[in-house]
Amino acid sequence: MFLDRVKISIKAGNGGKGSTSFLRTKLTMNGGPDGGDGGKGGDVVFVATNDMNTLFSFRFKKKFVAENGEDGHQKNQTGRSGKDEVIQVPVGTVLINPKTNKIVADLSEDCMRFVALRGGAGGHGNAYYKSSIKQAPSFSQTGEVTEQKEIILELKTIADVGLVGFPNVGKSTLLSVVSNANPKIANYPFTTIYPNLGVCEVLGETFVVADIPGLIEGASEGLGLGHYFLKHVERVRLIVHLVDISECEGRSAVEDYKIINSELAKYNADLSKTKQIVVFSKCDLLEKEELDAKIANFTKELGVKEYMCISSYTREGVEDLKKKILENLKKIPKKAALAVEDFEFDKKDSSSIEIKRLKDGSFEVSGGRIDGLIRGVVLSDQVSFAYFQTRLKEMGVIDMLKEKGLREGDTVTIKDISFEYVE
Ligand SMILES: Nc1nc2c(ncn2[C@@H]2O[C@H](COP(=O)(O)OP(=O)(O)OP(=O)(O)O)[C@@H](O)[C@H]2O)c(=O)[nH]1
Ligand SMILES: [Mg+2]
Repeated sequence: MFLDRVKISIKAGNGGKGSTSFLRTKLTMNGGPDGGDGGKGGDVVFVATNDMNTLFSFRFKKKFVAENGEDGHQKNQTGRSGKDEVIQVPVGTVLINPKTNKIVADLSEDCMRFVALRGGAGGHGNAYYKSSIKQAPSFSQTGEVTEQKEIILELKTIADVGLVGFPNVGKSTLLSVVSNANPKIANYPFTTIYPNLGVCEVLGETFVVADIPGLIEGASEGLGLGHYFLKHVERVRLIVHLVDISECEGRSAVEDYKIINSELAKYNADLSKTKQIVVFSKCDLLEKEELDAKIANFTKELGVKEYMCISSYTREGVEDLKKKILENLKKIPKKAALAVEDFEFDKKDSSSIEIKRLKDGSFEVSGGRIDGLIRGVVLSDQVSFAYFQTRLKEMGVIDMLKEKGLREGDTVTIKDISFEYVE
């Protein structure tokens, strides 16, 4: 089975907890705080590889979670960072944000990496909170907790050349004679059910050819398998348009050619600008005069000036075609990587503070800046709570609350902590 679009869920590792501990040795009964910081959580990283050519491996495994950071230790030892979750995808995979349907990364080359999610920061150990006033803080910070996200992987084959044409015109046969690929070939339409890739060698150089199956009239609107595979033509630099000039199936070569071109244009107007080489296939089935007559009719009807004749059976014209393709490719620059939008997933809001007055007259404080602070609060711990209140004052939150009408005795809720305000 060929799988070229899949939605998966990803989650970076949480940060480890900071440690609360005090130095104890034979000589120092009550040493200073020595709780180390928690380790950072692992990132979620995508890496492109030429070793895969479908997204098949994502059919069953759809959830990817990076390791959490380890908690901090005594003696100022920082916890170990969580291992990154490295997800291998075939070259040509595009990552899409399901919320916006926009591309966030285009992994168009082997070994290209994209860090989709960053691991949560580790919490500070109590040693971090030591100051001249607070000699023995008995609290530490918890690690940052990360959220699970969804992302779409879509494979858009990266080939230099796309082989297009009606079903059964001999695309796969041609691919099998010009490249190392070994596709299924049979005398009925839709033999090929997913794009095959092959590497072609000529004059000491190589290029990649993709056999794009399933194009018929209406493909751009979803008929056949065409719509599904047209995306693989989007990125080729050169189209080899195969036309069965023998007309052995009773269709007209002129009509076939028109239909395929109109489907390409309907799918994406830019595809009409991609350079095409017109190649007549199955030339061995016609006598010379008949072949010449059919070609003359074709070129006259369509105004096509450049074309090639081949037979994958007798190999006539095949070497010349390979050379012609190479010659053309040399003149056509590689397509630029796709435009990407800024990835919002790992953008952390560390600055916002929002205050709401609820119906019952109490106040609710939220926002990214507050989330960072709240991680350090152990409710049952007096010292920790006092520290929390001081920080609220320092950050200007109390003043902001007062502006909104906060008075002594009012209730303030921050996440799951509620307390009564006292001057
Ligand atoms: N006589 C002759 N027959 C050919 C030639 N090339 C292909 N064929 C035959 O045409 C039929 C279709 O060939 P395929 O290569 O499977 O065609 P395709 O375009 O890949 O077809 P689909 O995958 O079904 O879209 C097969 O029976 C081939 O043996 C050729 O050059 N000469
Ligand atoms: Mg085929």
